[in-house]
Amino acid sequence: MHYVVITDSSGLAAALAGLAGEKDDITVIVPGSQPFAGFKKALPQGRCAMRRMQALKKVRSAGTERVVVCLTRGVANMLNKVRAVLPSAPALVVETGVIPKAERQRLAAIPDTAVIAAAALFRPAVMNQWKLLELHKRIAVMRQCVDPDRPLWILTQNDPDPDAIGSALALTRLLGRSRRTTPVVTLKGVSRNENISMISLLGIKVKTVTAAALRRAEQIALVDVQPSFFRQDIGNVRIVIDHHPQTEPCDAPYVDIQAGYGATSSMMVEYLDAAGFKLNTRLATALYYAVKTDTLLFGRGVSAEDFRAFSGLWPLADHELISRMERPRLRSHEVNVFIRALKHHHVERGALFVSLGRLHKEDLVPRLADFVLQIGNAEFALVWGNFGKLTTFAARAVDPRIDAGETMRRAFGHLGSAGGHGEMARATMPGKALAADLGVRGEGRITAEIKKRVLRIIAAQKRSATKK
Ligand SMILES: [Mn+2]
Repeated sequence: MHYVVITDSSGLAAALAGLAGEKDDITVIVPGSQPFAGFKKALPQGRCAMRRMQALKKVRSAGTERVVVCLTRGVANMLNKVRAVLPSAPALVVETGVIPKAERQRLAAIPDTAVIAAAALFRPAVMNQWKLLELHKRIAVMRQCVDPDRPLWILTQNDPDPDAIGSALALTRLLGRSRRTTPVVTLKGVSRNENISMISLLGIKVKTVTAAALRRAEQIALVDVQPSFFRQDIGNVRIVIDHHPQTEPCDAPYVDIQAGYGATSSMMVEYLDAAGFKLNTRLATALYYAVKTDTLLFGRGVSAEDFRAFSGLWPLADHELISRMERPRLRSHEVNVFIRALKHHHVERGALFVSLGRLHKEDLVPRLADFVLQIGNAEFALVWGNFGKLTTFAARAVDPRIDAGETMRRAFGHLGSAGGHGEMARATMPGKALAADLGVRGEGRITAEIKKRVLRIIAAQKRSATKK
């Protein structure tokens, strides 16, 4: 490619020449009689020729030219001169000041020409640098919040998902810690089949600990969850990194909550990148799987940052391993729960309700919630089941007027932990407390009361969304 750069700005000459590739030839044409000296210093030696205006007439089109024009005045006139020798070469006008309206109209009439503001050329790179500088500062603060010589427990939500697990691995790396002094812990084990297969395929240890042990832990970091989720004292929390909407203040020394992100792992990828870490296959695979599953392959709650993290991880991840993680198996008693849900769901005003009764595994509740949303035209699904003494709800919403997280908080927030995103949310509470709160006994009547309460909240959300 041959770049013809016409500019009267020695300050911008280097930036404009930088629009050419490393193997391209560049001819810089300086109108008027400005000395070349100021230009020469800034431009790449060897493949860059300096010329006066007369040279433009001698340019012979080889069909590989691109023209860049950056002038303080007379841009349209210049382009007309360019068109006389290079009738169809694509031309880019880099605007530094304000081009008068009349001149803009003349430019619009010249074919194969685009106008771009100089600021727009620099903006992406500059924004990236601002962000890196900010992240460097944050990482320094984060590192000061933990004692490197004492154990640090990384606590995830109950039944951690790939995002929690990926984020925990990333934090261990970011803090330069070993697996031995930085165990990943949970209060309630890992039960979903996909998560179990992720952990075993990547050789990750997630340790189940008691609440009492947690309170005695020297230092704790929370990833993909906030202290308010636990509804109990969880001891010395030093770091909180999460992407769930913040519902209660959080007073840990280091808090980074970005509700705009589709996954905490996307935040962790930015941290690792800013800290200059190269990701190994294991960590990249964990983070890739995390971003993919937490955003349901970008079907919900996804930001430009998630896309950037995802595309950066894609070439590094082990895709064969991921397809093995993605094929969870159903055991026969689990198949029966699916059949039960298909047989016994109720639909009312576009909302689908399924009570699963007693369960061997709590993870079936969210899986069924994803599954039943495929039935009919449901815009909202609420699935619940009893596991031990607890009742767990999973809500899914496809109607943008319905906020599943808000619905769970309003319906059950006073009974236990409840919350989540607009599209997906959960709530867990003692079964006894739920029955007492609803004021009825027996599965049928409890179901009826739950439906009534949730439908009332959804109806109010739809009304206020329609008003807006
Ligand atoms: Mn997450």
